[in-house]
Amino acid sequence: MPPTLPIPLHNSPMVILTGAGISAESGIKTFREAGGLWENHPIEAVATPQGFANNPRLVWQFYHARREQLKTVSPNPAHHALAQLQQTLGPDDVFLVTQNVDDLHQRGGSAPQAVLHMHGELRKVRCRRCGTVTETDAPMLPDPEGPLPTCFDTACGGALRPHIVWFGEVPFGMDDIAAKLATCSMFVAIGTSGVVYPAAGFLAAAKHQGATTLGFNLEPPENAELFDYFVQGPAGQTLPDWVDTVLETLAC
Ligand code: BJW
Ligand code: ZN
Repeated sequence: MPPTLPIPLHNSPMVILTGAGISAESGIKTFREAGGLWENHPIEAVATPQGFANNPRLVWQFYHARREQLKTVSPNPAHHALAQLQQTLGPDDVFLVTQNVDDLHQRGGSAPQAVLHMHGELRKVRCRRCGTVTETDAPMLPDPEGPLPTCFDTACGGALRPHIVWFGEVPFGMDDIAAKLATCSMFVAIGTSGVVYPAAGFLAAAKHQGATTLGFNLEPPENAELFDYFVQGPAGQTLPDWVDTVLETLAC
């Protein structure tokens, strides 16, 4: 690890933003890379409210397959390293916001309440009629031509949808995120291409208010020029080294 990478100050809040790249080494496909999730799925068909309204079966087939695949993968060293950072410095000082809908941060050791899933969660479903959100590992569409999932409250019977933020919908936790960005002294982005807003704007917001900015990514992302420091490579290999250095330095 180059000695030039920044170390957060004691008792000084940091915002960490993660994207699909942090889960790539666990075997979850990213979105936009070759062979990614959208290579065979038009974005408008599976990641917009209009796509769901037009063809809910196609959308449920897409999410059913991803929910089932999630059961077969495990967190990698990058998830474990962030969990260790949070456990050591405290979740107030290490605000973790993820664009990912998988649960690998939690399974890697981050407390459930210490991870903000701004784009929703794959293991949760929401009733379109009563709004109830349920966490469930039950197969949602085991028979691709079978009945579409309906509310767990049979008296309601409304249609279920994935608890996912699609294009055109407002991400979760924006007020909390804005408050943390306004006061953080360091901003770290890991494994995100920097093309989807509002998340793609967090780097500029943090830098504008004086935070030191640090990026870990396989390839330079769209907004790479805004990073004060950038580490190119697989996060599962690069991130643990930085976290180790931080924890060793702060322990001194
Ligand atoms: C590695 C690695 C390894 C690989 N180690 N790295 C025109 C201009 C500006 C904005 C808009 C516009 N038109 C519309 C908009 C808004 C729109 C938007 O941003 N569109 C752009 C595409 C232009 N955004 C929205 O609609 C959002 N809502 C919104 O803006 O509401 C208005 C509002 C906001 C705030 C307050 C009030 C109102 C909603 C966005 C929802 C995004 N949802 C998705 C789908 C989730 C469902 C699902 O999972 O199926 O979320 S889109 C998809 O992209 C997913 C991801 O979370 C998101 C980001 O992708 P990510 O994580 O960056 O992945 P990739 O694949 O792009 O990149 C992976 C990176 O990892 C690469 O760089 C690799 O190199 C790297 N990598 N292996 C490290 N081992
Ligand atoms: Zn309901």
